Amino acid sequence: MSYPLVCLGNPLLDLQVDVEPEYLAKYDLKADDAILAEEKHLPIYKEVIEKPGLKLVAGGAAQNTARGAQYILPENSVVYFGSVGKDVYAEKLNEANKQYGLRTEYQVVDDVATGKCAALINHPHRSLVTDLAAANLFKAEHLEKPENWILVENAKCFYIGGFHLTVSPEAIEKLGKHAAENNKLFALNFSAPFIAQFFKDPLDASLPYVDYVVSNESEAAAYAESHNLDVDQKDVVAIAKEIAKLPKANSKRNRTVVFTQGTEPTVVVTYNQSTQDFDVQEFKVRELASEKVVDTNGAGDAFAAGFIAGLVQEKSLADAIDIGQWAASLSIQEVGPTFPFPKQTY
Ligand code: 26A
Repeated sequence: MSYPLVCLGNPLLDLQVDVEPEYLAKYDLKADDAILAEEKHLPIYKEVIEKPGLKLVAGGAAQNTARGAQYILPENSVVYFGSVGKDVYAEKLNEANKQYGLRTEYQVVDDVATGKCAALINHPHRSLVTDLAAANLFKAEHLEKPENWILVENAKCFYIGGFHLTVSPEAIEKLGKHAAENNKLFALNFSAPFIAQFFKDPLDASLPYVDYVVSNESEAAAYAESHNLDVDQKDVVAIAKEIAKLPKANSKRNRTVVFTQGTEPTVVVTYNQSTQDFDVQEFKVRELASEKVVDTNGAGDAFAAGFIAGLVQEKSLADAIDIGQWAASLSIQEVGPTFPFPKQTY
């Protein structure tokens, strides 16, 4: 079987619940953020289970994107790699992925729980607190197994959740090298500000392989700050230019940097290696009446899903962005990082 798109990330189950600002304050959490749980955050998981209105939804940023891309693409288009435990949480993830037709090749670990993310919704924001657990144990060797590596060899595009830089930079490098050596498309999401802040070295090591960066304005600012870029942190075009022109392993593809900015226009910058020019474009987002917005958890992943699905289908850059914006607008009308059934078509 050959699947054109291979994704890699941290499979998580989202424990999604509405919270008041006081609850975030109690745990020193920002309204809009994604972090790794520290010791002091662990009581949250027990507390949210008790909260009325709790919803368990399949999450994990790259897994959301993989499901979304499979939602859009023809059957048997997407495979997702990550690591889970042997428990009911993993069963829930399998159920959701099956509904979308997403093939998963999980590394299954004994005696460690499947990872979970407390998705603390405080409209219009969400604060994500993740206990990676089994997701933290993914190893590059899992990809190297012949039955998995054949899926890598048969793929033509790769999408990596930047969150996975905290887990297995080796696996990312392995896929990146393979993509560069075979002139295949390689995309990376910066995922959260803390990746550029605290995982700068593995991020920088992965960037030479990256043809497409998909990210948002707060991650752009965190990148600018951690790399001491001499630009205004709000100037996403200037930041995108800096990233687009970084050295590339595969000189046959130019690098494109896509920064979403919530309801503000999406900025797209491509660096042309032969002319040394930048192509800068902006795309308005789809307007959605505020009463239609259910929650924005997973909006960025849905955008990435539509965008990467467009690239897999070899659409133009502008069309791929538009599919991304369509997918994001569908997902924010649902609870959690999900898409509507029966299926809608673009
Ligand atoms: C390593 N961390 C912190 C994470 C995540 C994560 N996915 C992978 N690794 N923290 C939050 N998420 C996921 O982000 C989605 C929303 O974009 C959540 O599971 C949620 O579904």
